[in-house]
Amino acid sequence: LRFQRLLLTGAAGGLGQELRTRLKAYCTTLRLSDIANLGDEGAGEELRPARLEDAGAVLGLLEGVDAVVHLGGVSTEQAWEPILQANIVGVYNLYEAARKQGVKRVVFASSNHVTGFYRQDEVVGLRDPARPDGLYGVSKAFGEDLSRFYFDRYGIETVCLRIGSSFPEPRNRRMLATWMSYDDLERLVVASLTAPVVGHSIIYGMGDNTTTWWDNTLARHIGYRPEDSSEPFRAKVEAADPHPDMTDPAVIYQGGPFVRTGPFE
Ligand code: 15L
Repeated sequence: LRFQRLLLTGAAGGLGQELRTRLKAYCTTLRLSDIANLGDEGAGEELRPARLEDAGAVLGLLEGVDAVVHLGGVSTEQAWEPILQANIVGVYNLYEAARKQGVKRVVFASSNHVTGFYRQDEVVGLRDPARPDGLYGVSKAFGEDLSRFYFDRYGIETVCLRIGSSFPEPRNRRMLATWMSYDDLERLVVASLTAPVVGHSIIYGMGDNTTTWWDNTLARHIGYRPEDSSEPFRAKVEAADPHPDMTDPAVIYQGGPFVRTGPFE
């Protein structure tokens, strides 16, 4: 066991449920938070429902915590107001709470949608400018910048995971490039929590895929080595969509359908 107490926000979400079972091996106590139902409290768990926009609640959430895995917030393109509350106000509340409670490391679930308006014929590196593909992507870019400020000013370390598509299997052609297995997700999160020095780092969360749009060379210090590839699923995925529309923005840009979602008013 490397940690006394880890906090996992967004623990009721798709990746939160996966990490809930997997992170128990790395800590004595796993504190779990979400606004959605977290079910029953298991051995070694502490259930703490909280709204990220509630600064007081978030301050309490980070009390006595060694490190945070922050998956909480809106995870798709939506209207501005929920994004503002959960992803902008919420991530500010999280870092203020980390500062006040003396928490020294955060693993922040950013997203590939921070760079979703790069084209699928470009390979993006970790120092290339952000090109968010929607308000959701903009909110994740804000989280990346905010966490960089909290490192420069207060020494709170963060690894920003620009997660691609983490599902049991790649579901479409786009995910042949963006897919990351749950085992690789666990490897990535654990490496981000345990690498001795991370400062402020950004890394794409992708598998050992043959087709790639992202270059993680500048994040080698994190020690993440993916083991699972989308390639065994290629034939099945391509057969299900034999003639993609090359003029569709969702086919042209890395963000896929996110680039043409909304506006909502
Ligand atoms: C995301 O940021 C979403 O949270 C997730 O649901 C997927 O859609 C993923 O991106 C993706 O790009 O596939």
